[in-house]
Amino acid sequence: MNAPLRVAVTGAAGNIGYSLLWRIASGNAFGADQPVILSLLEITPALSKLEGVVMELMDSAFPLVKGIEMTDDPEKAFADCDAIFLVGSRPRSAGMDRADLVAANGPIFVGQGKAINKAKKSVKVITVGNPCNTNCLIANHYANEIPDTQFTAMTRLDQNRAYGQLAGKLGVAASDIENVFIWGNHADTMYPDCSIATVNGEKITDKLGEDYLHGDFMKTVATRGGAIIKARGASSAASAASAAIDHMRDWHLGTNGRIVSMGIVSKGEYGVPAGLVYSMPVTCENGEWKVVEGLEISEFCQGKIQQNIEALEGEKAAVADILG
Ligand code: NAX
Repeated sequence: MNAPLRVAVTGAAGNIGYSLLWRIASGNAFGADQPVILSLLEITPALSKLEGVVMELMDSAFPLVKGIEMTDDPEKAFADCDAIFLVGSRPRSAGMDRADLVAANGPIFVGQGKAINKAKKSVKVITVGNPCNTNCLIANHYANEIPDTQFTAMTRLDQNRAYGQLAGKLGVAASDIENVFIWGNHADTMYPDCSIATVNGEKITDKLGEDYLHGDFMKTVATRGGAIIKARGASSAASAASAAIDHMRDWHLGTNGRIVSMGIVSKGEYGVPAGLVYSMPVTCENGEWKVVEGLEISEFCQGKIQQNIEALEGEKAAVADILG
């Protein structure tokens, strides 16, 4: 058996944590033969709740779990980690707009970013806590000893939502569909791109017209989070955890040529200003992601790319004081 990977999860006593930890412990993120040590971070008032979660994890007797640690100190949580799921932060509540959320959650990622310097240089960081692109940007800014390539933000839930909608519309399984991906911000401006997507090898754009793909489809994917809150009375949790697992598994184990979405630190690809954390089409191999370059960009897509650049530059400006 491989040596255990040290995997940190922040906000481990929260709703997403309650699904995510069981999927990591089952081997869904790092492989069925890869042991893990779970390092769980919470704020001090939530440590007693976290104790209950740890009791349940122990009661699940996972063969791959070689240790479970809990702390309210980010430096301890992240020391020597191979992977970090940054989930802990405040979900948006009624009456809060995006600017309020950036202001409330941004400071969390300053201290956690600095603490990530204690992790391995090869640590894979996924940022789930919203606004995830900008929180990732802040964490990356403060983790100056870790390469930019190791910081990602999660837009996989948007991608999976797009797959779910297309599968329903076409009457196929999600696994019959390939190469749908998300541009931009994890927000309602994001663009689910179907221009190179296929269903059972045939182009989706030959089956579904622009009126649907740029209309109902895009709107449903963009507003799905709100629809779930309305129906369930709580924000997406199991699907968010599942998307985080998909993101980390693909990064760690590879996509075998499939294109997936990740918010990554731009180097200027597709005209996105360098340094913005922006969702792009990527493939993964040998534990590394690579942007799929050279795709043909329609005028409509260019407009959406630009709209997301502006949204993310706006968020970055809102945290200018945090970035120093
Ligand atoms: P919960 O409120 O259930 O759990 C959050 C947990 O984080 C709590 O236990 C809290 O004590 C902990 N926490 C808060 N500040 C912390 C800190 N400084 N250090 C460590 N832990 C801290 O929220 P949950 O439903 O689990 O959602 C977590 C985050 O995911 C939210 O920001 C939410 O908006 C975001 N989401 C992101 C999604 C995405 O696609 N990127 C989708 C789902 C979700 O909305």
